[in-house]
Amino acid sequence: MANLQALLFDVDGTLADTERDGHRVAFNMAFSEAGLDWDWSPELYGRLLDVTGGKERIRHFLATENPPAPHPDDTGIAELHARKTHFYTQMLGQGAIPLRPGVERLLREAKSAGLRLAVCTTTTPANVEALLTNTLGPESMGWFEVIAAGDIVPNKKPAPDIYLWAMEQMALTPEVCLAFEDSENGVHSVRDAGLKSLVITTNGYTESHDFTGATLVLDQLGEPDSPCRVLAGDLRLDNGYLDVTTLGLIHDAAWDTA
Ligand code: XBP
Ligand code: MG
Repeated sequence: MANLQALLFDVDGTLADTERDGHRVAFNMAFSEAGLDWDWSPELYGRLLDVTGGKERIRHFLATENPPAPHPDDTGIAELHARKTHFYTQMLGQGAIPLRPGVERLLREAKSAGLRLAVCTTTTPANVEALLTNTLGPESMGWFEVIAAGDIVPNKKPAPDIYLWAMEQMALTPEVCLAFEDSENGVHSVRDAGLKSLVITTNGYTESHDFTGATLVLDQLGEPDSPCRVLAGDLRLDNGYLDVTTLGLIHDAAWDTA
């Protein structure tokens, strides 16, 4: 068994609760600006989240929900999506979406402990930059050795491609990596990339997902004054939050037993 060397982070739903009050709202702003009579309610958006990637999600909407015409072609979808990215990054610039509890604490601890960090996400690179710089400051982009995002790989999650790409860039094997995700698509992506240590933090859209294959499922990473709940996994967190020491134990256990 190899020691833990790197933490790989999903973004949407994991670093921050971005979907309902961020991405969804930005999609609707782009639809409205384009004169489309489409409105993605929180409930409809929950269904559409089955498909990762914004352009892919619009295509899935057209194929399954039969919305009012006109129906844009791929070029039109790309243009709509570019405007959605504009509105979304603008919202982040206004501080609309904070990081989830425990995220900043754990990132700083991990950096101090010499763990290598990467982002592995389906979202557009500009969205990652906007989230990190507006919550942790511009220098935080440099905390991550690799930011693997968006169309950099042809197949988005649940495909393993984004994790495989990041590990290749960092010359790492799955045995030394631990991933953080929030969704069932994320579990498939991580496990099919060969990783065995995986921490899930659930959110409103994903709490009923099947997280079989995850090492630990929490409601959040926790803070000293805001303890997390262990939803699945063989672990007691006496201090109420996940720290780097515990990550090492989780990692060892995952590779011992899996
Ligand atoms: C995230 C996504 C993304 C965002 C939108 O999935 O599915 O599509 O909803 O991003 P994951 P873009 O957290 O599993 O990576 O619109 O920029 O594609
Ligand atoms: Mg996610």
